[in-house]
Amino acid sequence: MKIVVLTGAGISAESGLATFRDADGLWEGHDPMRVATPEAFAAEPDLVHRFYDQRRARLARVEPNAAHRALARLEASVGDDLLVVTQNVDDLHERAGSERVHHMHGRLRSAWCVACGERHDWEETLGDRPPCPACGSASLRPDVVWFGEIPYGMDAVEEALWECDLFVAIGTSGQVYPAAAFVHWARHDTLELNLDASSTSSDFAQARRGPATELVPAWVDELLGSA
Ligand code: BV8
Repeated sequence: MKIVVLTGAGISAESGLATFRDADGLWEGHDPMRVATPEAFAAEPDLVHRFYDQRRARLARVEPNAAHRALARLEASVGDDLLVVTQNVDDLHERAGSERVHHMHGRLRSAWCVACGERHDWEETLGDRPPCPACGSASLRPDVVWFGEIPYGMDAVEEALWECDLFVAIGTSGQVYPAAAFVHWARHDTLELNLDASSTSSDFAQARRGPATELVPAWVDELLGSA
């Protein structure tokens, strides 16, 4: 059975990473949806760098949770039949042991040089304008997809959704496209695992409510017949 799992901020909430809807959705009083834009980066690069430098620093202080680990366990059992497509820019799936993870909105721990186009694994800050390790120019930006930009690897994602027998959405509010449309691109069975109802809950064949650290291990046990 081929499975595509879409994850959102809700799967990392119990690891201590704020979702976009938490804190009435504001960061330092700014709407993240406004900070996460090329326009904001052009107008206020220091503000945007601070937003991502803080989140990158926070990432070093959190750990994967039981939901991330359950998906890694599922991958260990079904191998290439599972693809995790995440909207999250954190690396908790990989730190839990998942290898088949596609970051459609980019990664916090990666810097992209807009001068030479090179990408670099990056753990530190970008606000102090460090030079690009390849070309030396101070043109590094967070390697994340901002609103109005094209998500990464959409052709492969579209094909995987077309091919899959089961599409599962975990911890996402279904408010950001094209991820929110995936349930319509999947042709067969669909399941939503989420704390609250999302904007697309009614489009799923089945929806279960609860925290990811409970729902995801239970679903994986059920799938692997170890329930
Ligand atoms: C694009 C990276 C063209 C940066 C992000 C169609 C209609 C309307 C608008 C559009 C449209 N098409 C495009 C748009 C514009 C825009 C968009 O969708 N705007 C919205 C606001 C209306 N989309 C774009 O600009 C995209 N680009 O469309 O290009 C294109 C399209 C197709 C093919 C080719 C080209 C680019 C969008 C990417 C922006 N970058 N992130 C960063 O992270 O800073 S988006 C960012 O916000 C996240 O990555 C994520 O995608 C989104 C947040 O959503 P969620 O992850 O779902 O998190 P949220 O907080 O909302 O919800 C959490 C959920 O978890 C809740 O439901 C809650 O109940 C649940 N939960 C909480 N705790 C738990 C839990 N569940 C379980 N357990 C828990 N413990």
